[in-house]
Amino acid sequence: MSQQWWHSATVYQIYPRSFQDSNGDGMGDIPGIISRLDYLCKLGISIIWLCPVYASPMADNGYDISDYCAIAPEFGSMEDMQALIKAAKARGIHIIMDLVLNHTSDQHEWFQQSRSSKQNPYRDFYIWRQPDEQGQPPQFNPTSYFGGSMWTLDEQTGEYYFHQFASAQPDLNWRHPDVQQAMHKIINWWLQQGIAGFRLDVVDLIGKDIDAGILANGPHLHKLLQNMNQQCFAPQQAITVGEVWSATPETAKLMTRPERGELSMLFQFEHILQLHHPEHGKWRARPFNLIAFKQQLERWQQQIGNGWIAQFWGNHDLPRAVSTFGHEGDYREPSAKALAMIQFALKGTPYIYQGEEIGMTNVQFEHIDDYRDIETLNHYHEKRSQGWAEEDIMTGIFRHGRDNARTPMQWSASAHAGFSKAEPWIGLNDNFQQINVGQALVEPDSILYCYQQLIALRKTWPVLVYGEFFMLLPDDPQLLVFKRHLAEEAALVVVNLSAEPAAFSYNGHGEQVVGNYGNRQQISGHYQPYEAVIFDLGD
Ligand code: TEU
Ligand code: CA
Repeated sequence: MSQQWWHSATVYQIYPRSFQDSNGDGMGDIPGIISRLDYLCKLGISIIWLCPVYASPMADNGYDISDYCAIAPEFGSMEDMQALIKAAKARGIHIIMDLVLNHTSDQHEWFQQSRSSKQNPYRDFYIWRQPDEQGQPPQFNPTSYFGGSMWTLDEQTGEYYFHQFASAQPDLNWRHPDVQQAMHKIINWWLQQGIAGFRLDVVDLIGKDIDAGILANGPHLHKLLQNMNQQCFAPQQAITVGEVWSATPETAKLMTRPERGELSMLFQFEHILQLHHPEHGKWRARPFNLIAFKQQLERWQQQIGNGWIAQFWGNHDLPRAVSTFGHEGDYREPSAKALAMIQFALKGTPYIYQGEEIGMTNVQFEHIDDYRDIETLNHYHEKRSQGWAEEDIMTGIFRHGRDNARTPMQWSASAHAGFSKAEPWIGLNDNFQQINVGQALVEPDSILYCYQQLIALRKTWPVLVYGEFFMLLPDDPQLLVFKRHLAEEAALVVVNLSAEPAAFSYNGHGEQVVGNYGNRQQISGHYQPYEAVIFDLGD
């Protein structure tokens, strides 16, 4: 397999609204990110994935873009953005921007034009349909990701427009060549600003064929991605990572095998979807099941071939990793390290979501009014109107609401956790006095330094990057054990992902390279709760 520098690199995801405020308005911003670049440099990451900072009415915190080539004033100016790109580059850090291709804001000039009249040249930039005799939307009428219908009637022209997310996020019509061209121009403009590439939001939705009732992984997807790659990404060696909720090892190979000329890598969500209830999705989530997790892991690791995927536990849409897959209580630290060791010992580029490197946890705000996320608030009001009990709804929000990931970054035990001099836009997690970067930096054995060690190890030990994957003990309910082989090199990863001791016997010797319970002499023996070790089995 042809080797790429970003195969052994680590990406750090920043949610700008919650990372670092620099001007005391309680909201994170770009100068705040610049002020924390030395910290990220010390951690050792090579790429920053920056969630949207474009001009936006912020109906969905920036995933509703009203101008792709302007920066939202609350995050700063274009000069600030160019300063960030320059300051990061000076520290060997590349920036990838978050690009929302599937939809724009309804405040975007294109949509304002499009909704103004049926004859407007931008009309077909979006997807319009006439009401039927009863004034209803088309037959094909799925529920939006944020609740309600995917069709909204627009009084101005008396037609319905399509939106898979909020009505403030109308879907673009990617069948229209002018839409493709306009987006290619925007992509190339940003690449000329010196960024290294893009995270592509819900990219598997742009190839849809609504009249055939196909949304994800639609008939036009691959052609659109190949075109975009030829026109934009390939000529400038841009890195691209697609958010692909519909991905399977088969479709992932089609989108990421180098010879396909589509994407560099993608996020697949099978380990997240395993937690979702068949009918109620994440709002009545199922407990983490290690055996099911191992089954999907083995399949992806063995079937991705020369395709490439991202390795992640969390992001700005998902609950905190240690709360979902680890242990929030007595074993928060060892479990956070165990999750990191698994992530960094797998085939795929690791993505750290801000705060994971200090083991930040989920939050439980007292009242629904303390929540800010459009998906969460829509869900709450929809279920209340359907008679769900308050407690039942809040339990779902506590476990899988997106605001769990969006509480301010916990830099110190001082006021507002060092995030801002003012009251933050969303509440802090009360545990910031115990869990913060300042604390982690003074503790030689902290989760932070474990991440630092793993980031460096992946750059120097190719078996973790390119080694063949072998699962051991697939049916063990406590232990996750796998091997990586590359030429003469071999690594063994042993993790007890339970709160009870577990016994493991192995016929062979190995040197501990990374561990979270002190230095183990023997591979065989008892593993403490959430104990994890990466062994070098030598040649
Ligand atoms: O997310 C896509 C998406 O499907 C998730 O929002 C999903 O519905 C859910 O929240 C996960 O449990 C992307 C962005 O990451 C998200 O922040 C945006 O809200 C969404 O697209 C629309 O742009
Ligand atoms: Ca600010």
